[in-house]
Amino acid sequence: MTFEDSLEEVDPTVAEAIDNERERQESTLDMIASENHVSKAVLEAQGSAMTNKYAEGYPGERYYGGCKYMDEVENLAIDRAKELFGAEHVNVQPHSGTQANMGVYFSVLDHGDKILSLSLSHGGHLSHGHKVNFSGKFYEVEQYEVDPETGRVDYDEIAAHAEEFDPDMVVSGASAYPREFDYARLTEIADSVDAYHMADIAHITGLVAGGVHRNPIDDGADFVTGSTHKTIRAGRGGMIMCKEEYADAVDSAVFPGAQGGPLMHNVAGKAVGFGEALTDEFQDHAQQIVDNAKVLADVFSENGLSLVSGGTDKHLMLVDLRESHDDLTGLDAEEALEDVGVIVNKNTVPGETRSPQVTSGIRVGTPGITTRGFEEEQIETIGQLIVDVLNNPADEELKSEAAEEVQRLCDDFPIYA
Ligand code: DSN
Repeated sequence: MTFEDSLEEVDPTVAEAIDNERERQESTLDMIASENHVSKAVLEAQGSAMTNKYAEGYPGERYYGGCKYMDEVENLAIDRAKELFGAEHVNVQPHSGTQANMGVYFSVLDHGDKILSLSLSHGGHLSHGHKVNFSGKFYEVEQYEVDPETGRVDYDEIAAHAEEFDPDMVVSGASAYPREFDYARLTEIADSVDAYHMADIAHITGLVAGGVHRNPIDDGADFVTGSTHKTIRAGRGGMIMCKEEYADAVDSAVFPGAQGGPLMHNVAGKAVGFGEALTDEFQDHAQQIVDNAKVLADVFSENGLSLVSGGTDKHLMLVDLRESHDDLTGLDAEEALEDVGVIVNKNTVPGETRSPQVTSGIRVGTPGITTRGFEEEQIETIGQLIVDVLNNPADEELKSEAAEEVQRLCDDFPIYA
């Protein structure tokens, strides 16, 4: 075995697992709202020699020699992100969305400071202050919830909560909330109690970049964080955008505060993905993600499925199975759909009584299938197929026909042709 041998020669077990995963992705429909498929160009950048290099510090101010091309790529990622989002300052080094949130908290909050955010079981995120996460251990956290009747956040209630709790930071953003946030109102609420407003757009980075979702930067958020692999296809990672006045605090909170060397192969992927997102084609794609989600939500609603908040404004919807399928848990639904090649995730719903490992809902998203090229016609087909499987999870004949239909769709719409 030599240093130049291929992966297959050096480690056939890992090579086979990677091939199997590639084949699994090709032969199933990824409808997990937080997943997507990156272009070959992004894959190439992420699997490149950039992985070998330490580049602690920032462009022009590194702690290592040999960083000429690191600077070039990181500056490209930063400049493209600034152009995409209209941000004053961008940090592309966070390894993930959670690391991005950590960077913001560390930049302006002290241990014990107060955060007001959306509860995880109502669509929020672990890193918004859940007690099992660092954010819930380091800070004093109170959370808002969605209105049980409307399934939407109630801004008057958040304003009253902020008045009473007096937070240092108000967090907007979610991982399972199907509606657009009113960022301007949340900035106003944060300002009214002299708090920062951090908008976590991890799920909708691509929708904001594509101009089909409001940009919290335009609505006054002090900090905007995101991941780079969901609706934007820039490979796995995180990013922070902020007003110039917080630039130094954010940069030093990320490095050396929370991280060591940036993952420069991922930064290269971000540069490529942001470049792709600057094209007209991506703007159309972002619109198609939302159009597809609306069609899917309509198919579900017309067939008696209950959706939290009654529908969606973006790339995902949350099916609450309790009304239509009382005996079918989220886990049952996830497994029945996986049997036919449709991959979703079980998800808690507001007012959940089952455990997070079982749940009463599923979260369904359109980014991955939109990348494959699905439009309204295919969405109608897949929507009806999902309804049929949920209505007949034990009908093996129906599921076998559904699996064949999924295969046909996968063959007709390959990820990598
Ligand atoms: N785990 C991601 C999601 O699925 O929404 C959020 O980090």
